[in-house]
Amino acid sequence: MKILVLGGDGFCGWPTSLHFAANGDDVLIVDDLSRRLIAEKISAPSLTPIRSVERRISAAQEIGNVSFASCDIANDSGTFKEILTRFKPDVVVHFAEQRSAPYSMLGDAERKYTVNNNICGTNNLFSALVELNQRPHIVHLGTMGVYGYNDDFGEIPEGYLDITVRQTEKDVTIPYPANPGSIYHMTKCLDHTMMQFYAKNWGFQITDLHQGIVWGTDTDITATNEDLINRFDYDGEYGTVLNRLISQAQIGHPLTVYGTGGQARAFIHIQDTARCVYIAASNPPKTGDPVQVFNQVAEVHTVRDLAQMLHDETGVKIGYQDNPRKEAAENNLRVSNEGLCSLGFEPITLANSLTAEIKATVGKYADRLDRSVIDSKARW
Ligand code: USQ
Repeated sequence: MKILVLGGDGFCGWPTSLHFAANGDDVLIVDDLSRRLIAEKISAPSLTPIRSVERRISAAQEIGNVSFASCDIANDSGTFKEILTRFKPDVVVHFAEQRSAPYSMLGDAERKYTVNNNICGTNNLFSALVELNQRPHIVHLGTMGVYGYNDDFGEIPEGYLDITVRQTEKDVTIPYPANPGSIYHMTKCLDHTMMQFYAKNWGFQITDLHQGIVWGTDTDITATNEDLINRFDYDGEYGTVLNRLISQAQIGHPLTVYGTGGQARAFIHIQDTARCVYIAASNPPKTGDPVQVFNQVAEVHTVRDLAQMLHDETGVKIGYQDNPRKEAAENNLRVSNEGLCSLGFEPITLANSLTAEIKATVGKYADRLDRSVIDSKARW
């Protein structure tokens, strides 16, 4: 199949692109390299020395058929339409969004950038496909954060809730109520609404993957060649919690637990991100169906439990901090991941040995780690 990966140079996009290529698909990565530029702007480069996109692509060509086109899909519809016309994808995997909640809450410029980039990018994708009369299967990277993180409605189902309307006593299925906790998460809720409309009006086949917090660095493919190495973020804006805590434990930095650490969240390993996107791409909904939603998660933990586990293993103390975010101090979370599991997903869980990969990465590049970017600057 011909797979267009929007945002294929990023933390999730890069290993996913390689996974498709290794399985024999033709992969075209489209990226504006904005993640690299933001890293420069906030002086928080990847801990791992990721290679230039040119060097990455030339190494990737030893794995399979991978090429690259530079394009900002949110602002350059002309170039993007030319790419679509030339490539005619069977599947578009859409990662091309600003993905940090704290970054999206830094200030006016970051709020506007996140909304403009994410919402216009998604709309431009669909609008261009309508104009060109192309109907590839769209696989969009959403987030668990669209649901909020609570068990008010029981176990979180995959996108839709079966309810009885009190006024009419009718049983209906409704999209799960959106409950974002940041501007970034809000854009994913808006994307979902947009996609429901494009599916209903123009018959697009769309899968929205509500992914949990990704941890890990490498996949079986990125680990084979230093030129394929994946990025690793540990800074206060782009580092995700488990990667941050593991890297902090490695260098003896007090573990930055916000508030009580009672926040329960869903987690997934980066290797599973690539595998799940591949499974989703191979299993489109039927034309005319509403957006298909899969919860792309492996397991649920509280931040406190993760920190305690690392403290027990390394002796590094837990440094509780006032929570810079507006979120529930403690929450219960139960999540269904039935859809992907029924299609063959066998989740990697956080067995102790699996954190070894991150420890090795941090150990190897510890001299590149800048302690001054560990604390988050965003407050909300
Ligand atoms: N947290 C800490 N200490 C830290 C960093 C975070 O206690 O040093 C806490 C946060 O307060 C939060 C939880 O850990 O309660 C998760 O924070 P995070 O930064 O790992 O995750 P989040 O901001 O929610 O965003 C990340 C990705 C985003 C993705 C989302 C999935 O950046 O792209 O959509 O995880 S989810 O969280 O399931 O919505």
